[in-house]
Amino acid sequence: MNNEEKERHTFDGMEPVVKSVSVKKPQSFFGERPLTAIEMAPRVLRYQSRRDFLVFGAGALAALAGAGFVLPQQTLSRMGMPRNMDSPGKEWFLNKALRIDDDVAEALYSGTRRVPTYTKSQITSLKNNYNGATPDPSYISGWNLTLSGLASGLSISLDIRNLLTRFSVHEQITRLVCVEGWSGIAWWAGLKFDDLLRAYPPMSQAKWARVESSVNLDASGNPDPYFMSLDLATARHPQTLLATHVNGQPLTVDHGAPLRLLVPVKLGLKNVKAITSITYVAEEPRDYWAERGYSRYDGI
Ligand SMILES: Nc1nc2c(c(=O)[nH]1)N[C@H]1C(S)=C(S)[C@@H](COP(=O)(O)O)O[C@H]1N2
Ligand SMILES: [Mo]
Repeated sequence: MNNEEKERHTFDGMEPVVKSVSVKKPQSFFGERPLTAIEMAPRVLRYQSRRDFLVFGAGALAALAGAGFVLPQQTLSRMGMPRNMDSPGKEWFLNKALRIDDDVAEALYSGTRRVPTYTKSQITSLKNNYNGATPDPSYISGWNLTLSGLASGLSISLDIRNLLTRFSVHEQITRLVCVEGWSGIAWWAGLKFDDLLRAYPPMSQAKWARVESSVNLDASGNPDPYFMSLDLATARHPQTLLATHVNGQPLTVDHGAPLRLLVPVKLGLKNVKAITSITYVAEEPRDYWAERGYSRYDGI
């Protein structure tokens, strides 16, 4: 099944109801990229977004399960729920449900789907969303990016000059969407993650990248490395950049100087600022926010 077909695939033997039509426009640097128009059959119009669709599907299980804990014991027994399900059990169940939602979202992911791009007049301000303290700029002078888990079996270190001279620069104006409910449109430039993967191929078993910022701090200013899991299909997505510039200027410390991940098909929290290492691994690596109860997939 190719990706296009995967996106159209529906559950429970329903007829395919979503049809993608690509509108081709001449591509200019800052012009809108082709958008995907989605047509839906009337009977599925009530599932207006993929999110709603998911909620209706696997998410409904989670909602039911969650609601179960506020229902009277009698009702619970009737529904076949164990008595006095304790808190860890409840958490286990809800995590399991979140995991199902993640897996469904992942199954629907299309590597060819692009997020919308904008024009310069649509650029908005960007918040500095370091969750803890913003790192002191002193880390920048000694900064380099360490790559490991490579096919060569070696670890390599690249400085910003290596990155900017060896790779071509791509630009895009995209929206960064934070899970906290705000978003910002900015003009980003940097190298394609895909180009880095081609230049330094990961070991053959690798399916994931662990993207880390070792200079990240907690709210009290103590070291608190930020690490994030990214599947290699998403790393190879044509809009996934390792950004060096924003709005025509080198990145500031607030926005992740000198190199940050810009993965607009994912929520802001996957867009790691001040990256210091990328490690390719076979198994899904740990993820800072997934460990704190958030989803690990974080697609938008
Ligand atoms: N190293 C690091 N990267 C990070 C974060 C962070 O706390 N530390 N926050 C993430 C979150 S939650 C968001 S929404 C975006 C915000 O990017 P911005 O601060 O450039 O707007 O950065 C992401 N990258
Ligand atoms: Mo965020």
